[in-house]
Amino acid sequence: AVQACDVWLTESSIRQLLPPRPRFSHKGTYGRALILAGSREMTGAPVLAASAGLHTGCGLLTLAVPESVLPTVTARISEPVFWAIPEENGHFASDSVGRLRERLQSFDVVAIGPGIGTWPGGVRWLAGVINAINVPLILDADALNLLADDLSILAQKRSDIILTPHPGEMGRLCGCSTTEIEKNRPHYARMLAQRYGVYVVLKGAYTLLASPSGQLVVNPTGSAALAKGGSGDVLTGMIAGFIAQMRNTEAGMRLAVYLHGRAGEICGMRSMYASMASDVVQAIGPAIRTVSF
Ligand code: NPW
Ligand code: AMP
Ligand code: MG
Repeated sequence: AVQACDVWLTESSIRQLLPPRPRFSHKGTYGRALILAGSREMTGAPVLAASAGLHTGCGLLTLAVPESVLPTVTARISEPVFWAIPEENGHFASDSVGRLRERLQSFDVVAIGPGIGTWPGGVRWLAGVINAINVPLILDADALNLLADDLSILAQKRSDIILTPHPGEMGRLCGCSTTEIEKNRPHYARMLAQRYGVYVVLKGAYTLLASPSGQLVVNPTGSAALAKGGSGDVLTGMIAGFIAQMRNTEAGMRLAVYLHGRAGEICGMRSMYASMASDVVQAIGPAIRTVSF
């Protein structure tokens, strides 16, 4: 299946993309990312995504969670700025977007989805956010499950959108089984990207990156050490972190996917079994190091 793809990510191409870190720089140099994540039952996903984003080197990261989740999350990570969002039954309140609109304008990239769950009114909430944002927007996890209910809300987009489905989420988006997606990954990734004019990161071994133009890129890095809950939440934070720094959707996506896989390889060298998503976050620095000289 991978033969149908145009380009493979290589270590030298990733090395060239890595953003410089000049001595005379400050946090404003490296961008502002916003991650909307979490719900009453899933308080780990926001922590993983935010810490991954910060480990990529982004300058300022804001983590927005439903208000009742805030104490749990703040007890586990201190570096982000926190934003408590009005909620209903442990999820973002469906009518909260109006009140968020102005502050949503102050970021270089926004990611939505890790651990947000699905709820009645969630699709309306997501449509409002898509319409309110004019910087690159990453939709992952339950944001994809909400989107699968009504893909037409993508027509409201005002910026680059990056969808990061695993094969199960991809099946929901395409209206077919996981098995069908796995049999023809390049076809489905390209089809979704072109039909809706979005970037698609179809995850799993040899993650595929499809552009709205139809170009397909394959990522060679990765490890079965990543086959554990939370790995995708880490990737979402990394994509947000690199896009914030680079202000370039395609470059940020490529760096994040390649280095996430490399971080998984580093974890796998210690143990293919015992690695957890938080270990993958800790391996982001060493992964960057493997390509930075
Ligand atoms: P199967 O079983 O093979 O048919 P779901 P989720 C498939 C949050 N999390 N190749 C596979 O299907 C997330 O952010 C929170 C083939 C699998 O059973 C989400 O918001 C955590 N198939 C929410 O949980 C940590 C593959 O998809 C099914 C595949 C639900 O996300 C955990 C599962 O997908 C989690 O990240 C592959 N490579 N990959 C926390 N600590 O707060 C996946 N599948 O039903 O969408 O559930 O991915 O766990
Ligand atoms: P999620 O299912 O959303 O938690 O995402 C899982 C992440 O781990 C994705 O980035 C996958 O590409 C990666 N991953 C999971 N299993 C493997 C594997 N066997 N080989 C390479 N990457 C994997
Ligand atoms: Mg996921």
